[in-house]
Amino acid sequence: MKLYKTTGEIFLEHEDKFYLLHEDWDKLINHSDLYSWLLTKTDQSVEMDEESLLKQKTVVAPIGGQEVWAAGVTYMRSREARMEESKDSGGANFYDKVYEADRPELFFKSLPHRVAGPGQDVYIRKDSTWNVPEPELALFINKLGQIQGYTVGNDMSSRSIEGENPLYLPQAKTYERSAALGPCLYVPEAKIHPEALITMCIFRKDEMVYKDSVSISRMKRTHTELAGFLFREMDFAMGVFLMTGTCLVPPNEFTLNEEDRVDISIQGIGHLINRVVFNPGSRS
Ligand code: DO4
Ligand code: MG
Repeated sequence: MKLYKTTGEIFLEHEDKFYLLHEDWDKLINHSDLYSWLLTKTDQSVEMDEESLLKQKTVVAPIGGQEVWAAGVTYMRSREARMEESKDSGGANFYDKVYEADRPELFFKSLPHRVAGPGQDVYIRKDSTWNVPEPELALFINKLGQIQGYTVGNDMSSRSIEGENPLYLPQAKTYERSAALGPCLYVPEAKIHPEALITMCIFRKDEMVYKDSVSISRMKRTHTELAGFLFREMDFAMGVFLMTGTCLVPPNEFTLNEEDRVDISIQGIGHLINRVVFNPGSRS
């Protein structure tokens, strides 16, 4: 099942039918068995045709009051790329160590108001010379610490700032519109397919300048392990989104330009497409 948050009501998609839900987003997604709860809604709700629904409303990021957190260096590709970008700073060793350690890297990524939804702009920093999108499976974990859904995430990153000194990580990772989520909250009956593919395409004008895919099965850690560490000493009254780390990093000579278009898709969930621009309000 898929839940779409819009500028109006919530839409539920199930078996090619759409239903309109008049619910509070944060309350709805925190039901302890969300799939079964949503199934009851398909009996009670008005069935609508997709075209008239999507014409009336704009789909926004599937987030309400939740914080967004992220895991790092969970795939070999991320470890390699980060060791490379930080070799001159002497920080490369930290990435190697965290890849092997029991404790994962977890960092705060964003408050909800900084998150871009499908079709919205993501920003690159004016004080950064090397910028990339990071395509990531994002978990929705409810207030009880249970993984209830999934969405597509983009953990926009400055490689020049992080590469200069790992202590600059919060500036490399957290700024206006550095996170994107969407297009929906995917709520499967069981877990997401373990071999689901993540694909990222980057378009410059009409040309595709990057494309690659990797299966989520290549991740070194499990989803429950990441969620467990996040909930060790923190409560999330409205649940939380947790990006699970990037599995795709464009070659070192690549940096994003203004007006690039990033299309990230995950099998079973859908496409998250965003245009890249500088923040019009930047003071850099
Ligand atoms: O270690 C820094 C961040 C790592 C990250 O964002 C990732 O691996 O996706
Ligand atoms: Mg990342």
